[in-house]
Amino acid sequence: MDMMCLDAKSVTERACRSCGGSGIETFLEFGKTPLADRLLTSSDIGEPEPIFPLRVAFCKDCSLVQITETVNPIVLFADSYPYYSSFSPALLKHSRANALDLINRRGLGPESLVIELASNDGYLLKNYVEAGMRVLGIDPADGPAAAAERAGVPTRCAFFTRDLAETLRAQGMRADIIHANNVLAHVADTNGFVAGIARLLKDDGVAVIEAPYVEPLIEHCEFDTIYHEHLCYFSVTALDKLFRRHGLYLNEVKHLSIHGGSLRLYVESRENVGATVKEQLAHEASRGIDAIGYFRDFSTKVDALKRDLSTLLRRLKSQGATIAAYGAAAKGATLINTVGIGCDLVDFVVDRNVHKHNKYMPGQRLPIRSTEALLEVQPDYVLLLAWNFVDEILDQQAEYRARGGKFILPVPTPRII
Ligand code: JHZ
Ligand code: ZN
Repeated sequence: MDMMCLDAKSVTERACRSCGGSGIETFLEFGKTPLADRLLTSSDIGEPEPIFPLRVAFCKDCSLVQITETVNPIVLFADSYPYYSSFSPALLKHSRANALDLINRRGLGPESLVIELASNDGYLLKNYVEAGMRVLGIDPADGPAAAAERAGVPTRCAFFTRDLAETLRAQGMRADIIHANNVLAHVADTNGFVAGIARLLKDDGVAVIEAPYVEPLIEHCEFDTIYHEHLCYFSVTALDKLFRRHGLYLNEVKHLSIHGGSLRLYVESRENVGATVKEQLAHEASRGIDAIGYFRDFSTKVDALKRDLSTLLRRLKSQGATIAAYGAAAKGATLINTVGIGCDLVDFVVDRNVHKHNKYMPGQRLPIRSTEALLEVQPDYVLLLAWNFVDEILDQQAEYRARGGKFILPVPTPRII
């Protein structure tokens, strides 16, 4: 990675984020888009917004899919970061099951130390606190970190780096478990982050890492999960190489349905590669996910989806329908800004996260309201921007639907339900 000056808002990478190779080839281009989680306040309206190139590339040397622009992480995460994990009951359930499984499988007790990188509001570590274990959360976003402290989860408000790992190790900390959920793809210094994990893990410890998987992204056309926070889009092939570079081994992998299809990776300092990893590597080789050919027609599929969604919304609107949207998600920002869904089509967006209310979506500046607005206004259609939580949200909105309201799912192909 190029050295990033702290004042610079972004840099364009010329080499692979993982292996440093120069053979990176762009296969998808969105032009310049605003930052997906940078919600606007009413005083920002009328002001221009920072926009950055968003283009996706494949590394021919290590197979890593990545975006080429690195936005300064302080701009992205440190200030007013609006994402709070605990607003999704499904995510809380998923996280609790993960903690209980590890406590059980690894025989953790009161002496065990569990560290989470990007611990957000303590949504996961609180389960270990409840079970009487020692925990440390590390997260650079001050709002969520303060919420974690209030929930009884000791949290250090900082970016996790190789240096921080050294400091903690020098203070005698070595972790039995290191969690890192939905953060590996967000880190500009990919190698430094993994090296830090290697330093902080006990010899017999395990890093349990979750990251969205590139295969469903491509297969289900989940192009909206591409935004500046997500620097990498991982395959097991690319991950295996990344960990090995730091003396770590990807020994087990599980598929998860969360966030449109994710991987849970079990990474240790001892090599003990199980069948799940071997099968996944073979699968990726047979599907060609380790080569650029697999990604070449993605851009055409994305264009078709964008066109179909735009046509559908415009047709409904021309028939006199009213349309709102559900979920002021980061992915929603990519969707509305790349498809061009503005106030002419969608009246407002609703979200359960109170920190997002009375703000505006980046770029298209759709106002964000509480979910009650759906029953107050009863729009004819609701575009589901948080489609990854479709079951949960349809259940909650039974009343809106019983009154005749309909949802529009944008991916994998736009459809009304
Ligand atoms: P959600 C987030 O992306 C943040 P986003 C981050 N960029 C990341 O890496 C990915 O996750 C993996 C709301 N909601 O979680 C909450 C309801 O209102 O899919 C959120 O604002 N009611 C770090 O932002 C949004 O929808 C509900 O019932 O794309 C969902 O955003 C539920 C379940 C959610 O991810
Ligand atoms: Zn590479």
